[in-house]
Amino acid sequence: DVQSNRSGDTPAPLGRVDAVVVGAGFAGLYMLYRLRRLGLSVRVYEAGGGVGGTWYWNRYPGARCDITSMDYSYSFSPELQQEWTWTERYATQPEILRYLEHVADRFELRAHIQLRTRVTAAAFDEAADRWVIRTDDGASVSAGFLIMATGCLSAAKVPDIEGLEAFGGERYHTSHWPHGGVDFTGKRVGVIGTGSSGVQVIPAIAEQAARLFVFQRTPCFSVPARNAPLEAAHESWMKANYAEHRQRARETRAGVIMDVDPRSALEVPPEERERAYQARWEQGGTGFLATFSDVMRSREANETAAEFVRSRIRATVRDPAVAEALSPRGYPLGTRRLCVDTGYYETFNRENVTLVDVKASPIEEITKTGLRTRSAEYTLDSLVFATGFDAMTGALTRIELRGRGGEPLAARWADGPRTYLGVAVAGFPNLFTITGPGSPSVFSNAIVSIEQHVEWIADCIAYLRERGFACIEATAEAEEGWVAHANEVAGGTLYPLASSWYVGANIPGKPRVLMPYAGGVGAYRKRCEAVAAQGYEGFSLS
Ligand code: FAD
Ligand code: N01
Repeated sequence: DVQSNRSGDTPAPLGRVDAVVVGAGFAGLYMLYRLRRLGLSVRVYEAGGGVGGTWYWNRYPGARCDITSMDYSYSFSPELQQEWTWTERYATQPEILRYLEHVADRFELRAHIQLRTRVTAAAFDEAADRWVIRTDDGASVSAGFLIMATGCLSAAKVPDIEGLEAFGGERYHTSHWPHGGVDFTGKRVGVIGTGSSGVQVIPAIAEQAARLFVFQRTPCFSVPARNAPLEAAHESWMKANYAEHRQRARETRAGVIMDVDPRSALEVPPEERERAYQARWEQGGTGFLATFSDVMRSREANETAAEFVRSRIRATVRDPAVAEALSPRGYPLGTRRLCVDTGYYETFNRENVTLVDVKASPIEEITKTGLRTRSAEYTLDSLVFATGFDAMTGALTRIELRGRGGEPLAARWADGPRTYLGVAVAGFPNLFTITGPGSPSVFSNAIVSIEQHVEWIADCIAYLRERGFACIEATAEAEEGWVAHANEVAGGTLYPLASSWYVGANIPGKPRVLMPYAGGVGAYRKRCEAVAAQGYEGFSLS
């Protein structure tokens, strides 16, 4: 029903489907499953050569999730969650990819997915109340609904450093890692970036490379993962209690059950506070943020957690100058994504690893043979960019999306993304954004947020079809109200104090707006449910 026109000679006849979904990661696969169950004809377009999204692309050594595997998985199918066995507390990228491939097979999704096809543009045809979607193979398709499952962290960013193209060695971005892997044996390797990807890839490369130079601009806070094989007793407990466990997780702030100490960090004596942080450090993982109830609310409380991490860095890294350079200062812990590592700080005790502080001495140029900072030159065989993403909006604005009156989304969002509930945009009827800006998305276990959005969108489409509506659109007032609410919630948090990708600070010229919704997934879900229960309050239906 959808015709390709790679030759570009004659325009192919316009195919028609009920819905187009863009992206075949966790979000796109589940969206497809739900829409098929409603009986819709669906076409999924995926730029990658396989399903899996994040887990298809990010194949760098050390890549794994930092939400425990049994939580970082779908809950929609009780059979699936009983059948599948995770091997480790935090699953590796290959294992998560195998899981998503299994999901695509088990639910017979593949026939509806067109791989290696990038959506380049989509325009809303007001006369027909339909979207016309164009792909990079020259084809077009008309769809009643357009659902963006394009991912919050899928538009990779390589910084614009002078001389980039001149580099004579091999270069890699963590999220475009070669499928066959990379052998760094005997190589002099440079890694730029010390966020979550850098923290995972650096220890792995250090074990192989002859020399590793870590070019760090902003030190991160990282807590140990304490990864281990999944214990059989834990697995059987979870499988016996899965439904209840998942339901509880949906009602939390971040989509994961954390044992939050209700006290303030400031009300307990210093020795007890230290013991509490130490206990969480030993446990491993992001539960560290829950050591006290105000770690993410009070700057002063946060500083006690931050100083604890710095003390662990000093205790781990033998060279005091290196330990100091690795110690984050000037922003609260957790306001840039907390990293979770396996042997990250220990890596800087290795003879073959050198930390280069490129805040103190900025990178000036990439040369044919390596990299030059203001104070030194480094000869490199390979350069790894762990430099992140144009997060939340990049995958959307890289598509020429035009709503009513032909207005491009990128222009509409020039001063920052504006949505209603993070799932719809005024002036863009019948368009849904899964985990879009303005929804909890990256402030949560992504799978919990993805499932909630997919189910809400599927229910909405079912509602429209049952009542004979062709079109749903967020009103400008509802969008305005949501943006104001989201900004107000953001203003009450510590997040705006950091220059992070959460606020767009990593992309030159990107407006500084806290993009994810900071009100918590539990409260947000209730809000979405109430909107639906009121006949889609804040939307006009026609
Ligand atoms: P994605 O998995 O990003 O999939 C989007 C897909 O859309 C991609 O395959 C992309 O190719 C495709 N696409 C985009 N634009 C187009 C286009 N124009 N045309 C066609 N196709 C397009 N989250 C957590 O909650 N816990 C974790 O532990 C965690 N670990 C992570 C580790 C890494 C290395 C990274 C990068 C992210 C991690 N995340 C984690 C966030 C992660 O992105 C989400 O958990 C989740 O995988 C997102 O799924 P998605 O389907 O929404 O998006
Ligand atoms: O990207 P990042 P990421 N010169 O943006 C540096 C998820 N994830 O891919 O901050 C020098 O966090 C930049 O420095 P600075 C998770 O949500 C999860 O690591 O700009 N340095 C920073 O250090 C995460 O938050 C996992 O000063 C430059 C780094 O590159 C998100 O994905 C694993 C530079 C980029 O860090 C993104 O993480 C991986 C330049 N010109 C990813 N440009 C899990 O474990 C950039 N940098 C769950």
